[in-house]
Amino acid sequence: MIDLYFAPTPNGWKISIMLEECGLEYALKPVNLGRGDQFKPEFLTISPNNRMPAIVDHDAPGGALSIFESGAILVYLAEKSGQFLPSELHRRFGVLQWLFWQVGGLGPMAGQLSHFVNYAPGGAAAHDYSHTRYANEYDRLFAVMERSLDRNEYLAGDYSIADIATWPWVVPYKRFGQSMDAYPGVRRWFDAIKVRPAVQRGMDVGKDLRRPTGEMSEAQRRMMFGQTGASVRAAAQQSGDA
Ligand SMILES: N[C@@H](CCC(=O)N[C@@H](CS)C(=O)NCC(=O)O)C(=O)O
Repeated sequence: MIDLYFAPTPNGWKISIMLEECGLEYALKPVNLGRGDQFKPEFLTISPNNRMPAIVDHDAPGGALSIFESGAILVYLAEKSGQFLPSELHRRFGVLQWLFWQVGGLGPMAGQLSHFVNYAPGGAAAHDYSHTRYANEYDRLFAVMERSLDRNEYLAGDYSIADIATWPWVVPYKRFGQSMDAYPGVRRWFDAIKVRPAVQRGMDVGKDLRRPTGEMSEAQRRMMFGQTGASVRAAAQQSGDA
């Protein structure tokens, strides 16, 4: 059995969608980010970056295996299930380069854009330079996706973990003020993935855990956005692993 440490956000959905696509059994372990579950010592032993998603596969060869970082988890689940990551060299690296593009590019840029749209004090209008910077990057990355999707059905040819990683960060495009008008290939790809039954099941996971972004309390805001190196060091000292 696989334990999935999860909150209903784009990074969490990557893994709930993948588990549903692969038909792997899993137990949901909700991580309440506003309450600070990600800083609990027992979670930090699984995910030292104090972020979800993370998994523990109790049936891994050689003993229980814990993995943090969504890209590493997707590669692991693809290898475990033999799906969505080809073994042939050229096709495998075709997928891996788009996966790394997502975890190193689209994910962080969209994450920062989300911060300024959803959480920054005073809203995006109070942070014009930063908001514009990330909105432009998000738009640029749509144009990069279009370069592939105007000739390929999926980012790396066949449906793969690159699409599973990328799609959840395209889901909030309207809220992020992004249009698909100039990107017909991205729109076709987005609509094709949206109707996959496993994607719909993955998106429904932990629906009851969702809360509107406007309802974040000051304490939750501090928990999520007030962390520094000093607070991480203090937490490590408290749990005795410094
Ligand atoms: N690079 C990480 C990013 C994960 C991430 O940023 N998770 C966020 C939620 S979307 C989180 O757990 N945040 C908790 C915090 O910032 O304290 C991955 O791809 O897994």
